Amino acid sequence: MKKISLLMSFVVMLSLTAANTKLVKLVIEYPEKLVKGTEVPKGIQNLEKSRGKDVAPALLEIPEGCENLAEEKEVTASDEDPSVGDLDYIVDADADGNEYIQIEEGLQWVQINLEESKTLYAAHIWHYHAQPRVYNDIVVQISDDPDFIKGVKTVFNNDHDNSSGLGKGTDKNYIEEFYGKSIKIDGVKGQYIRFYSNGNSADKSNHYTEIQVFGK
Ligand SMILES: [Ca+2]
Ligand SMILES: [Ca+2]
Repeated sequence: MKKISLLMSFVVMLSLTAANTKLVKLVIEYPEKLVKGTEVPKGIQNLEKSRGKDVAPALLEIPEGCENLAEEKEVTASDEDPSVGDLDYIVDADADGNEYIQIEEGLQWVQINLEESKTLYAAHIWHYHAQPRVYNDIVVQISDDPDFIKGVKTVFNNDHDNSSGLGKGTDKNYIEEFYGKSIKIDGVKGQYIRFYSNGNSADKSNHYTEIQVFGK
């Protein structure tokens, strides 16, 4: 009997905790819009539905009290020597489209070290928004292992044919724009977050303007 009532109070406590988590809109500071025309890449499979001209994306809801944990943190990459820009541009909390990095062709990644294991609820990313493009095979993973061998959780994957070898994803392709892209994360814990891409609809290179990671 005592065991059952203990269990009951544990269940009540759990549901109270869930109910008490206040959700707030994830408000993103958008950079200046650089694209003037409306040209969009042709022949992209599994493309996200267009919202129509100048319609802002819906804001994600995340628990109150989250902050951008990526700001000024250490960035590493599969290509440590970008041909354009500096890896630090990615975490300077500024999505100015004139300041981006370019790293090697093919499947490449950049990774942010959050310094300790954090619970993450969203990531927001701009690859390159001076031209409407689609980046290929975007995969986002979280782990406590800097080498991403053990305990890897995938939170976004639009590699529909598993050409990356990281597994087949069901997320949609999307066109880069100054709004960037919000990725919902369901409270996944980890110290490192890694972002893959494999070229884009305009060229084979990989670019990053800004990544923000929200959690606590
Ligand atoms: Ca692919
Ligand atoms: Ca930046």
